[in-house]
Amino acid sequence: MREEKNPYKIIENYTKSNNLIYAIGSAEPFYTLKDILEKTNPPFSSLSACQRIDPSLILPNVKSIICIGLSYNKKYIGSFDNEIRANISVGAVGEDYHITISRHLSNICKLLDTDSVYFSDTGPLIDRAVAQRCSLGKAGKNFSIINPKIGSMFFIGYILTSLKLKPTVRKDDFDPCKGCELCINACPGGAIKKDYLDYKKCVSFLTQTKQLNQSDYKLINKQLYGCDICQRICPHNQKKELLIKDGLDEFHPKADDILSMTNKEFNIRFKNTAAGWKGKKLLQRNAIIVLSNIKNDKALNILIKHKNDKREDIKELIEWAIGSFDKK
Ligand code: B12
Repeated sequence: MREEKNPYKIIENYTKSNNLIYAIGSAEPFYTLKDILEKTNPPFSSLSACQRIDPSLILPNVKSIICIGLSYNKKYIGSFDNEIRANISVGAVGEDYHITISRHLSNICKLLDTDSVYFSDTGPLIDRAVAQRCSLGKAGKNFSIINPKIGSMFFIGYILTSLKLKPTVRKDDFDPCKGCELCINACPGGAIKKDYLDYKKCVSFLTQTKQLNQSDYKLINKQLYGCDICQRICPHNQKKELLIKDGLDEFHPKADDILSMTNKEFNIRFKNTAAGWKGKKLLQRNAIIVLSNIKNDKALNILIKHKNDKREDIKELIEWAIGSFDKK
């Protein structure tokens, strides 16, 4: 077989030269997931459990799945100033992974030149189940897929292809967590249960959902978008971070800047990042919650500066936040 026509070599060479991990799996339906999806009814999808478990409903002649992982394990190690700053999950800093992964998957599909469709995050299937089926890693207690080499801080993308490929075989002795429960104990909302993620208590979810109770505000703490706590503490992610010295405003935006942001500024700063998908107002709401959690004079002054916001709901939240300083 000529090298450029050998699908294994194509996938291997492409992923290696683009710092991606990959693995291959079969494309039978994920039958065992049906019950769990019906019971847990996970958010952000209107599809039925049946539609989320069967690759052949997406590509009728599907034979194999090629799964890739894009690491986002980076850490800001530059200096801080005296401004009031919030945190963005490191995976949402920089180009939106949906864009990056889709570009890679599209390139691989072009090179393979066969019937295929690709997805990352927004596809019908359960990406973590796909990654496990393909032996890209195993689920940890925090439910993230952990790869023995790069840890869990990677995004997942996959290609459904009509090519019949040999599944990746890995030794099955990788037991990622053993007796470790660091993530369970570190989760601020206690969201990590034995068999399921209580997503309504997951800080990542809280920063993305429109409906919040005041009891959720404390859990959000200083998060503007997403949450890395259950992965940051995981031993598999230690000493593998890409250490970043620049970009303080990207990793830790100033709360005042977020509240002052025009639509144009939002588009420039966030539209092409994973933190932008729910719009400007959601980030501004989170910035107000962060300020209410910080409770110092500087935070109070920023809230007072913005108290005449023209949007009724934002104005009300700012008033509540200012009032909450009396109860500290
Ligand atoms: C909705 C969603 C969320 C929701 C809810 C998550 C949930 N588990 O319910 C919220 C907003 C909370 C969220 C948060 C995060 N998410 Co999210 N999320 C999704 C999304 C879009 C759907 C997930 C879903 O419906 N899950 C349903 C539950 C039931 O399954 P699961 O936990 O995903 O997978 C498990 C089951 O399939 C189980 N399983 C498989 N077979 C069987 C069979 C049986 C019988 C049983 C019991 C279980 C079982 O094993 C899997 C691994 O644990 C996926 C993308 C996708 N389309 O899949 C991304 C995805 C899971 N998220 C991802 C990421 C990165 C995150 C965050 C880290 C983001 C952040 N920094 O803030 C956090 C992590 C929170 C956590 N600890 O899980 C990545 C995970 C990558 C990885 N290496 O694991 C994904 C895959 C996106 C991607 N393409 O990269 N997310």
